Amino acid sequence: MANPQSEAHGSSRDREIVAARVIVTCPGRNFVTLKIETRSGVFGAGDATLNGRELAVAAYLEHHVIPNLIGRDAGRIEDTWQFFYRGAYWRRGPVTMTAIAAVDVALWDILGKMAAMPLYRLLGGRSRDGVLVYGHANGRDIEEATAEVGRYISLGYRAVRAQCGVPGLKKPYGVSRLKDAYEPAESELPLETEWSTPGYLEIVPKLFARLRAEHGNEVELLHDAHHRLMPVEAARLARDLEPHRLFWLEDATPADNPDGFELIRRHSVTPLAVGEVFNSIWDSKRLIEGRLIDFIRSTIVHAGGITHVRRIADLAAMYQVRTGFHGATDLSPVTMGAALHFDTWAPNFGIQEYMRHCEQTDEVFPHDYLFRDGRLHCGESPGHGVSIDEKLAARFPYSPKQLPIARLEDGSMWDW
Ligand code: CS2
Ligand code: MG
Repeated sequence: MANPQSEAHGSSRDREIVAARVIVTCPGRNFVTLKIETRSGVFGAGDATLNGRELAVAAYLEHHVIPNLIGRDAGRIEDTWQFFYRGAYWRRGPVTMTAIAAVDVALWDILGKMAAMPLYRLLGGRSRDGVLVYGHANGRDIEEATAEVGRYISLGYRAVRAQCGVPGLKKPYGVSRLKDAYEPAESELPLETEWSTPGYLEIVPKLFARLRAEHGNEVELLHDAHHRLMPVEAARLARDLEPHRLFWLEDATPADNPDGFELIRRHSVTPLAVGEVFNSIWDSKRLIEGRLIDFIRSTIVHAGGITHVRRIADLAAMYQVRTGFHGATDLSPVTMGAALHFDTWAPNFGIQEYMRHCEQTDEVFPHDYLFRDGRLHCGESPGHGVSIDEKLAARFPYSPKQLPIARLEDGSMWDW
C-alpha cells in the first residue's frame, strides 16, 4: 500500500523533476530566475539574482546544477540542499549559495503548490498579520532628505531609511535621482565614485537631528553606512546617533572581521544590523553568539534559500537577534514574495526592507503581496505567490551592468 503521506503530496513520480531552465531578463534591471518543472506539471520559481554577477550564477545553474536536478524528487528539499552544498566541494560563496537558494526556493514553491498551502503555513503558520517594512528616502542634502522622509510617512510607511549627500562628494552612496527605485549598477564597467569619511561623519548626525525635529520621535529611522567606516569611526557615529534613537545603523563597518563590532558595542547602544552580503550561517555565527549585532540581514536569495536562512533565524532567536532581510530592487519579486512568507512566520522577525520595484519588473513577475498601512502582506496563493511571465521576460534582454567602486580622494580603493 502506497504511503498515504506521499499520496497527499502526489506520488514520487508526480514530484519527479523533468525540466529546469534559467531565465535572464532585464525589465528595468537584470534578474535571473530558475524555473523547475515536475512531471505533474507543477512548477516552482527561484530567484538567482546577484547584482553585477548575474551571468556567473546563470552559468553555475546551467552547467553545474540543472544536469543534477533532472530526475530528482522535488519533495526532497533538504537532501537536495545538502547535495548541492556538500556536493560542490568548493562550498559557500555568493555565487554557489545564490544558485542553491534558487533551487531551494523553487522546491519550496512546488511543495506549497502540491500541498495547496501558502509558504508561511508550511513553515509553521502565521506569527503576525502584516510585515513591518521600511522604505528608502534619500536627498542630495539634509533638506531634500527630510522632505523625502516626510513623503514616505505620507505614503503610510512607519519606518524609513534616510541617506543624504555629503558636501563636496559627487554620487555618494544611497542618493539617487530616481526617488523610489534606486539602482546602483548603472554602467557596464564599475563607475568610480569618491568617498570621504570626515564629511560623512559630520553630516549624518545633523541629518537625524533634523529628521527628529521635523518628523518627531514615533517614526522608525534607519541608516546604512554601507561598509565604509573603520571600527572606531563606526563607534563614533553610533554614539553620535544615540540621541536620535535609530531603529538601526546598518553595515557600520565591514564585517569580514566581526571583532570590529566589539569596539562599536563598547561605545554605543545604537542598534546594529549587518549581513546583506553574507551567504551562510558561518558568516554571522560570531556576531550573533557574541550579541554584537541586533538584526541579521542575510536574505533568502543570497544565503542558500529558505532551508538555510531558517537555520540562521533560529540561531539568531537564541541570542535575541531579530531578522531584517535585505530587500533592495536588485532582489527580484520572487525573493520578496518568499521573504514575506518567511517574515510572516518567523518568531524573531524584526523588519523587512522594501524598495519598490519598477512597473516593468512587477509586470514580468506577477505577485500577490501588497502594501497596506506601513506593512506588506503576503498572499494566500499556494507557494510563495510569485510567478514569471516568460513571454514578457523575453522582451527584456540582459544588459551588462556592474556595481560602482569607491576611492578616497588620494585614489586609494575603498568600500563602496
Ligand atoms: C543596500 C543595497 O538596500 C541596502 O541596504 O545596501 O541597496 C545594496 O547597495 C545593493 O543591494 C547592492 O546591489
Ligand atoms: Mg545595505
